Amino acid sequence: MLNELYSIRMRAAEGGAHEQGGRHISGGERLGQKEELHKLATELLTKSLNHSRGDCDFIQLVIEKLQNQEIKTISPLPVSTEHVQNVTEGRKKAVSLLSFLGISDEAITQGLNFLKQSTHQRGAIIVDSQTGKRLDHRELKGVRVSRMDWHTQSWSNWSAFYQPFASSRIREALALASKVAASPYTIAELCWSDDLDYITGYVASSATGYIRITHLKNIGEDCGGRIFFVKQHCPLDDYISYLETTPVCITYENATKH
Ligand code: WAQ
Ligand code: MG
Ligand code: MG
Ligand code: MG
Repeated sequence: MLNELYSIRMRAAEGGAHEQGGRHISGGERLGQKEELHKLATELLTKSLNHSRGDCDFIQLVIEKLQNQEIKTISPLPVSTEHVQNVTEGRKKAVSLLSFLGISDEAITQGLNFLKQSTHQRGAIIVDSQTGKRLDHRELKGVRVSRMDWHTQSWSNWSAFYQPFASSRIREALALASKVAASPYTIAELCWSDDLDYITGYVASSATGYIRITHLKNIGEDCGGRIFFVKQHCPLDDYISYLETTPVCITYENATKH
């Protein structure tokens, strides 16, 4: 994916566009060459039109050619799974991982509260890992990580090797988490889906890898999102610019278990 790369992004809402108060249904971001754009557009449309959060009446697709930008190549984070029996156990596990990574109790509590209350959030919330304060001023828009995707062959190799994880949901989540963790300002990410039918979430960091936790909410709940816990004095504009605009390609070479 070196030359002539395009970014393709989708966002979909119900009750009008997001900026007009519409409720967020689905989003997605991919990278591809010109000849892949038809296929990618179809995949993103299909994603928005068949969504457990509901029927959208606003869909926006944006395609942008990347102009001579250097593409950062990174490896996917190693993946592991914590099997827990219920939400209480799952959140306890998340708290202990975040605490182990040096995030303050206050920040962990704030992060969890944000996710429990987020039912319309379309991008991530950036939280100071010590004070627990929300740092971005994006409200429901949040910060949408964009311009990242798997190298096509790398995804084939990786998903063949890690068969149980070969879903488009995990494909997207792992690409996003790997890009986020690759920033020196990220300490950890906490995520669970806002989709009603998906309760596995994760804690990810460059130190621990991508740790899936099988119950982070109850089935049928529409709360969820992403919290990026950052180092104190993180240069916010640079950090957000990296997340939104730096093109990142996830590559996976050999079939050796991490
Ligand atoms: N940038 C920032 N935030 C995002 C992005 C993005 N590109 N994509 C999604 N979000 C936020 C937004 O608030 C969504 O509403 C929320 O996250 C949830 O997104 O088994 O499916 O796509 O290993 O519903 C994780 C576990 C699944 C997968 C996460 O999230 C596994 C998931 P969803
Ligand atoms: Mg997604
Ligand atoms: Mg990091
Ligand atoms: Mg969702």
